[in-house]
Amino acid sequence: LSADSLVAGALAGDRRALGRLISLVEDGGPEVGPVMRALYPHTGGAYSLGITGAPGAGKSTLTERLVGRVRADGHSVGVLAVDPSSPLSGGALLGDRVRMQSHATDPDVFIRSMATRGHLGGMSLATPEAMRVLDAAGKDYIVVETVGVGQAEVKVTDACDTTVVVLNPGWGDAVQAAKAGLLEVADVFVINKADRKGVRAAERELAQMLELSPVERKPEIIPTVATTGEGIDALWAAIERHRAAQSDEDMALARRRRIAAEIRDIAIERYRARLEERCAGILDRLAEEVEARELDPYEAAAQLSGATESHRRGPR
Ligand SMILES: Nc1nc2c(ncn2[C@@H]2O[C@H](COP(=O)(O)OP(=O)(O)OP(=O)(O)O)[C@@H](O)[C@H]2O)c(=O)[nH]1
Ligand SMILES: [Mg+2]
Repeated sequence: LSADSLVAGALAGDRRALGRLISLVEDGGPEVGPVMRALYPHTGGAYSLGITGAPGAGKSTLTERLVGRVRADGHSVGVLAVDPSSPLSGGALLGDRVRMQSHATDPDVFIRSMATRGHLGGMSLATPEAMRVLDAAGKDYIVVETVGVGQAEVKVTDACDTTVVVLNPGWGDAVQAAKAGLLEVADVFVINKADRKGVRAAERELAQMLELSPVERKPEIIPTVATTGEGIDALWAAIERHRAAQSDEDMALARRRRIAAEIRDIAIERYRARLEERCAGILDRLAEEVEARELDPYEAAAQLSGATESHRRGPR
């Protein structure tokens, strides 16, 4: 199937075409550019939610509940379960699929696990591109679940309109979240597994961490029990409040900031690819010269950049 017919299929709501397009984005091949060009005019209608937190915090269970909440309002939803550490989609996140089984037959729910595969830009590029695919296909909401452990993952959820950071009762989670840079991106905090002891301790620790962090806004903290659905309505209300609290200009500004980051990432990846493809031979020679103390690494880097530039200009 050609990229064109996949795009046409996805726009018409064909699930197979949707799945194939997301695979194409994961692979990050040369078709991604033309596909994005075709999809882009159809995007901009979806509201995106990021769900992040430590492994096992209950993100998938919460996501399933939120999907139920969104569906109860009659909206369509796409879910991306992103595993940045896995080179394989599907397998590693099979648990998520099983967990979200209750929506498996709903045509207005599209659930997909994602991994980086070949995409040079990694998850931080592949995820917004997959979100565009779902957006263009007319999904009202897009939920992105990702484990919040490193910079790349944090970047993924920060690319969403509302980011929910999931903690658990007791001490320790908020410190970990702070270390992972999650406090800065949180629009709403959830203390999930609130059927366990230590909700108050978690809240106190979170308040302390927030006081130490440079964050000025004070996100709401919502206790939930994802397994029973307790607190989900309160969480949804908090998400809606966060959405409503942003003016159109705020939202446009935030989206522009993310788009700027994306454009920069694409440009950096292109540059990196060019550097690696075309300058491999030159790099070996430069390394020899630097090792022989004929050049220093900075001069060598300048020559390498120069070579990339002239490669780009010249037809060769
Ligand atoms: N007691 C209790 N258990 C919960 C709750 N929410 C989720 N769990 C359980 O916690 C375990 C992990 O839940 P998941 O939803 O898979 O957590 P996750 O954050 O998606 O996990 P990863 O994607 O592997 O990082 C499962 O056994 C859930 O049934 C809750 O509110 N209370
Ligand atoms: Mg999960």
